[in-house]
Amino acid sequence: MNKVNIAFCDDLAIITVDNPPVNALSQSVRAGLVDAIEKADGRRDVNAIVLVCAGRTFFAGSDIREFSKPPQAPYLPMVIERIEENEKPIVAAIHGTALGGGFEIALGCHYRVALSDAQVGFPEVTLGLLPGATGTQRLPRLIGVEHALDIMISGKPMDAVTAEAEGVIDQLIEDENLLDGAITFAHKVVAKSLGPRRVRDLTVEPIAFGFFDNYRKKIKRKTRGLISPEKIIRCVEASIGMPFDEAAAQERIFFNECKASSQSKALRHIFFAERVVAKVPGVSVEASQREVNRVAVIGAGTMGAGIAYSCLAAGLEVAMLDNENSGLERGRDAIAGFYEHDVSRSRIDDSNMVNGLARLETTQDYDAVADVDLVIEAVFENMAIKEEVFRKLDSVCRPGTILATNTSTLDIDRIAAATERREDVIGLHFFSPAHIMRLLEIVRGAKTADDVIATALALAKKLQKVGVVVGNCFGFVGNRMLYGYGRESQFLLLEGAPAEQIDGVLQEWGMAMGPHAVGDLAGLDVGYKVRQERTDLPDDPRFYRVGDLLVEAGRFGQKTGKGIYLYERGSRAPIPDSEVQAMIVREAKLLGVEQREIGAEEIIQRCIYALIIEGARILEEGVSPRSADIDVIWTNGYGFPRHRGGPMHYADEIGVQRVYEIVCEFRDRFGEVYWEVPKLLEELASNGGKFSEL
Ligand code: T1G
Repeated sequence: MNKVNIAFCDDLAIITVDNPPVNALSQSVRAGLVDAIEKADGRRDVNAIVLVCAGRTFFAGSDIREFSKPPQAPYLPMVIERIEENEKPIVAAIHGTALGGGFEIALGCHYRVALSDAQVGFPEVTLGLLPGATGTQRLPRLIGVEHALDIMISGKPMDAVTAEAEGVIDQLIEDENLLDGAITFAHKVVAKSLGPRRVRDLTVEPIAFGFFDNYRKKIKRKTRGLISPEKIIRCVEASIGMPFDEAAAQERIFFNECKASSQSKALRHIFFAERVVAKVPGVSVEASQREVNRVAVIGAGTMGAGIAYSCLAAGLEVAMLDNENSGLERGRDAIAGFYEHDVSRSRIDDSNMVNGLARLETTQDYDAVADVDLVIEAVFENMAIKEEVFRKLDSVCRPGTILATNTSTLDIDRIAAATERREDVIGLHFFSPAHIMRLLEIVRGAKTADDVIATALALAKKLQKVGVVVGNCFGFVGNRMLYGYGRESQFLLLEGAPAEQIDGVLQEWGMAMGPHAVGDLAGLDVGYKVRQERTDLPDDPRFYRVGDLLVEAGRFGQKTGKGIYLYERGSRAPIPDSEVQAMIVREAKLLGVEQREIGAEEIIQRCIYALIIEGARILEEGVSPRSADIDVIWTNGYGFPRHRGGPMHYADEIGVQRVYEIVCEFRDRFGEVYWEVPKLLEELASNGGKFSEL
């Protein structure tokens, strides 16, 4: 099928590109564009050209899949140069999301019109890249250095109304269809003999001395560890000092450096991984979904209120149930607080808040949830209590209501067994804070029906979360892997690495927060309570002795002003506490653990490889169908750096053979109990395989 078509109407050529699903600028589209422009240019009866895309959007960018293969001509900068040098004016007709190379194509055109709900932007930084087809040179010429940098460093799109106000878009098309509007505009250009207008001919507004260094300081924290932001800044600096073609050549060099980087490979991996997770082996994508308009949330505590807010923000009706009225009041207040916070940040307006709160019902009566489409249970993490709740729900809710539990570790099948509708029971494991964390582990029970799984995936998308289907085992995938990571961070403490060293090394490596700071944030008493509940934990005191001593000393973490760290009033900045360090040294002696100097590399390997080997076991057991799913879970739920692609991608990047050698070394040093080598790791190492090829 020809992806680029040309038609002639009056004195115009209409070039229409149709390359579903998002009109990515693949090689065939680039070649087709050049041919079509040559053809239009060669026609004496053509005075102007309109460039439009079929389907849901104008070009959404280069074809990211092509970046892992050798580039093929015509390269995008050449296509854009051909567009811009054209003598007959070219009008870009924009709808949907003109992103990356798509936005660059539009900027190479001489004029731009757009539907008012369209967006333009440069998300390349989220892929570890930069606008590599002269975007860093053209955008500053249109909107100035600072706003252009904000767009390219944040990767966030600009809506068409703002773009029009900034002069990026010449006209918004509101009262007619896009193509008609573009044709009308093109006729005006011809009638006024406006001819081609080239962005490259503009000059960049001068900027205050010292601006770029101040800008670097401003973005330092947010772009920690990333390489493309600095290169973007240097491209924009060049847009001021250098002639266009020279600066564009410099941009191309920087773009290719980014594209070849392991960071960009990791970020491109995660981009596709977050989309492939919705394809669940054995569950047909066409599986009919059940309609979800009205949701009940059982339990108005921290998680329940966060879940309820997520559902309200997605436009759903919510009935929040709690067995205590005071609990309901606290829950409602928490939800109102979330709304007020988002209004104060201008993420939503007052009407959203009023409308959302109007869709919230609170109740203590199970009969009030009889007709809901979905129930999400978020009561105390205790099996007996959950079984009781599910028995009640099963007796009250209409046939077809999906019963979901937010449990983070308990057995879904045992909870389902408390009902007569096991096929309607599923796990929806939200991550705290539930209204912020993007990850949603969707836990399928032995009997969970396909349409229930499909409904859960659709709900995740509606809640703007990433839903990942996982099997039913202790800790499912994320928390099961967290176990080894937490164990090693505890053992390292006793072996001589202070908490601030462990956290500092892992944060420098890219983790959003060090494991000990996370413990203080979550509350050390949470794990302590679980340990009192659980009788099947390994009886290895090294694992939890320090945590128990801290909790028994009333040091729960941030909530009590001290945990493993000290916290000044009103501050969340962790302060190392020599008292705790002395307690750890004492405890190590009591446990017979020898203290020693421990280097950064060992800290990283022991914590991160503990994730990798548990991930390998999870793949062996089929608890997760793909290594990409594990990567999505850890980058979206646990602060694993996206620019390292997730634990399994990271293992592939290091080389499975190398990981295998180090795990064998740890097994020999620390014992088989925790460092048993997974069969899958051994197999991949011996045949030179990769987790991503499973
Ligand atoms: N290349 C290849 N495939 C893409 C793609 C792209 N740019 N964008 C989307 N897809 C696939 C995606 O994998 C999925 O496939 C399907 O399209 C629908 O996507 C030189 C260097 C446009 C906002 O970063 O942000 O241009 O799973 O599920 O939710 O300077 O896709 O169906 O098989 O996300 O409606 C810059 C990336 C590239 C935009 C639509 N552009 N895409 O969201 O659908 S680099 C981007 C998106 C570049 C130049 C630089 C979103 C979307 P499948 P989807 P959606």
